[in-house]
Amino acid sequence: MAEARAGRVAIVGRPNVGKSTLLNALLGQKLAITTERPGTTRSCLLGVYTTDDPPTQLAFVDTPGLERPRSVLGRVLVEEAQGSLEDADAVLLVIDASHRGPGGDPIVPEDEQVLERVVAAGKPVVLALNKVDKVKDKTSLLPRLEAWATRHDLAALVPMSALKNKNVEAVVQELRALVPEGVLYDADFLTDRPERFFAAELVREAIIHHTRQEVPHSVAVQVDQFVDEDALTRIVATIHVDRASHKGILIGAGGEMLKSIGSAARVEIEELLQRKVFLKLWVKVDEDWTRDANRARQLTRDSG
Ligand SMILES: Nc1nc2c(ncn2[C@@H]2O[C@H](COP(=O)(O)OP(=O)(O)O)[C@@H](O)[C@H]2O)c(=O)[nH]1
Ligand SMILES: [Mg+2]
Repeated sequence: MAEARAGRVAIVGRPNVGKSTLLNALLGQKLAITTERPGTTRSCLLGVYTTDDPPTQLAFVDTPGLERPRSVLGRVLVEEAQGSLEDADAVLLVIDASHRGPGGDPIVPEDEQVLERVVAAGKPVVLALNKVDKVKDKTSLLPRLEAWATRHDLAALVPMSALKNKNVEAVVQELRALVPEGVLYDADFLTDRPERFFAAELVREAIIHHTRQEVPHSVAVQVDQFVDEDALTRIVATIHVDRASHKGILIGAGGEMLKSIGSAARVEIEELLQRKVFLKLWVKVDEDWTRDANRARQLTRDSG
């Protein structure tokens, strides 16, 4: 029988390349919220993959995007992602196979900048070339793989699709080879976040799906009450926005918008908890919280 191996793996990359989708595909269940908007993931999220065949435990940490930040909130998110690199045994760098560099360069400079931060942390890197389903001409993938392999010292390079669940197993095999012998957690341990964290995230996901432009970036969700009663779980949450106009947008004419957001989130939370949920949402203006580093840390890391 093969030896047991276990280690921590930081999932890093630019915003929107599919890191959170990949975490969910690796775990075979939805843990992280994913949307078509960059900047969705706000805090590091642990998801532990465990298998017996061969005995392997990979403690994945999904991170906010690593990209040169353009705002105080962005800086707080990069600082959060950077922290996860320090504890990692290996790094899973995710890039989007459909992106091109300037002049058709097979390597996008922003991806390379992320790699440089990772290499500076001294960790072995598996590169996941994600979203290959979006690339019509598959032969165009070869030069990209070759360019990465020749320009950088990577432990492995895996073309894959998180959305279509293609080649995700290959990522696990490559990472297994990079982590030490041992076991980290009980076999049924999945995450260290409480249910209320995931409830808050599902409210935020519903808001992102229902609003546009700058509203999603202005929003943070905190759960004020989470009580299991006989027939249902009662959840009261506050949506913090950084300016008054966004409160109006979120509530909507006659409260219709908030009602739609609440019912979409409730369905998802019921699916997660596998029981009936009563969900009450409040909206509060927390003037300029995204521009105040301390408030931004509080509202993104201790959400839930
Ligand atoms: N076509 C395609 N889309 C993907 C794939 N992986 C992720 N996406 C989409 O890319 C967007 C961003 O994904 P997300 O996981 O939130 O990215 P993150 O910001 O890196 O965590 C979402 O709309 C996903 O559905 C993939 O393999 N193929
Ligand atoms: Mg994400």
